[in-house]
Amino acid sequence: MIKSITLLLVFLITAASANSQPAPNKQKLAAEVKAEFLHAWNGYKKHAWGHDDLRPLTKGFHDWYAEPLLMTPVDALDTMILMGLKDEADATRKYILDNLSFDKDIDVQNFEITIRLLGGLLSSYQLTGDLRLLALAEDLGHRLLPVFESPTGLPYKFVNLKTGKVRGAETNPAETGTLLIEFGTLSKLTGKQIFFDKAKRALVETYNRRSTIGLIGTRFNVETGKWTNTDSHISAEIDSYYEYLLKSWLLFGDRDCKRMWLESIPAVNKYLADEFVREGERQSSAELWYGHADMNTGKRTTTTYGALDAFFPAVLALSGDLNRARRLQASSFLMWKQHGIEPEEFNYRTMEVVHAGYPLRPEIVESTYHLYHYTKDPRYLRMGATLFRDFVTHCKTDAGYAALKNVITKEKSDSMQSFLFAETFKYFYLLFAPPKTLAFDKVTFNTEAHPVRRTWK
Ligand code: DMJ
Repeated sequence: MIKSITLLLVFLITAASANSQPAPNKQKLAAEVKAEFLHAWNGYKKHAWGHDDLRPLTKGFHDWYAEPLLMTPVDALDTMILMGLKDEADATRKYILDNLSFDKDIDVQNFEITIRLLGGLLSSYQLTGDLRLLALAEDLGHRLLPVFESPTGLPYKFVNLKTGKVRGAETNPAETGTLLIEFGTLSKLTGKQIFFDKAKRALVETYNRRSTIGLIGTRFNVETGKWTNTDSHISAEIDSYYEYLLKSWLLFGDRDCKRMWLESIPAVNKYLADEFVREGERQSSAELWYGHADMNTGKRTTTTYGALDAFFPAVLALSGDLNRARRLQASSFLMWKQHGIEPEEFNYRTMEVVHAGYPLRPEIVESTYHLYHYTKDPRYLRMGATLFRDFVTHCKTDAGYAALKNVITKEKSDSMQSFLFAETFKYFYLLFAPPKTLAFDKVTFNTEAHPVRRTWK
């Protein structure tokens, strides 16, 4: 009896002191994020200007294809605008308009080009009103359209921007189902319905291939429509398919997307969610994770979760499921704290790292921002401050920011992907900046964190 009263008191005092910790200084943190953004941006400008990405260790550049498509400037532009970096944003916009052309004989990956370039051009157009950005987006949209010409309507993976030749019949739900925010917005802004229809069909065709228990797999073939890998999860190759079911409903008020979301999420919560009490922990502290299961049987395949999966608390929060969102966010943070930065893949049962890389991913920050927006709980500001400090400590280099090869040893790798600017810095900044910086309830973030506003009826 005395022992349990003592334990209860210890618990109450610990909980009270955790809650009474002062909230971090948002203004100071927002200024720090902006300074770090500029540090990375200046590194890109100095060593990689005109190319896709900076190589932050060797101080060179990396282009995705034989010719650059200005991935970093296009991805970074709306973040600069939101940060109030007007001169930088104006110069970058001018550079993009003077130099970016899609008339190139290169095979590009439809999904990556859509979320980074089409999404970036559309949001920057909406933030600036510069019609030339919309014209670039429309030109790109037309060049990408051939991907949808498969027997199933599911898009091929690659398309040649000049010839329209497609290839890559084996693809995945993230690539077939993460197009409607961008193509749909392009339709609404240009009045050309075809973009919306093609991307919506791809989303519906993906959904139509769910199993009898309501799950989808990791890979399928756009010509046969058959699954080639039936592992189901919320991680790489599936993740943003779920995000776009929900967000396409919210952005376009699309009833089919609403139905598909509402019919999909129960299966995810039934078969992929994994709730358990860790040995030695209290019954009341059951953890919530999302692992892998076979799409046909629902049988658990692996108990892994990772940096990409950490987007899901944001989606749960947006859908109104704050309870699961909070609990899953606590799990993501637990994963982060094991090594002071998160791995690409983690076995949440054994707490072991499965894939040790960290390519500067934003998802855990995105979820922290969403949870803070909905709850105003200062714990998410403190969480964000910890994430930011760790991120700077482990990833900053003298030329910018570097991915980690290994989160345990903290060995760096020579890569700085453009989503660092589009997403990681943007979500850090929005978490700490005054809410008026961006009207959260009026925008939908595409999966690359480009905010799109519904300006149509
Ligand atoms: C981004 O390109 C997008 O967020 C995508 O949905 C997943 N991968 C990266 C960031 O981790």
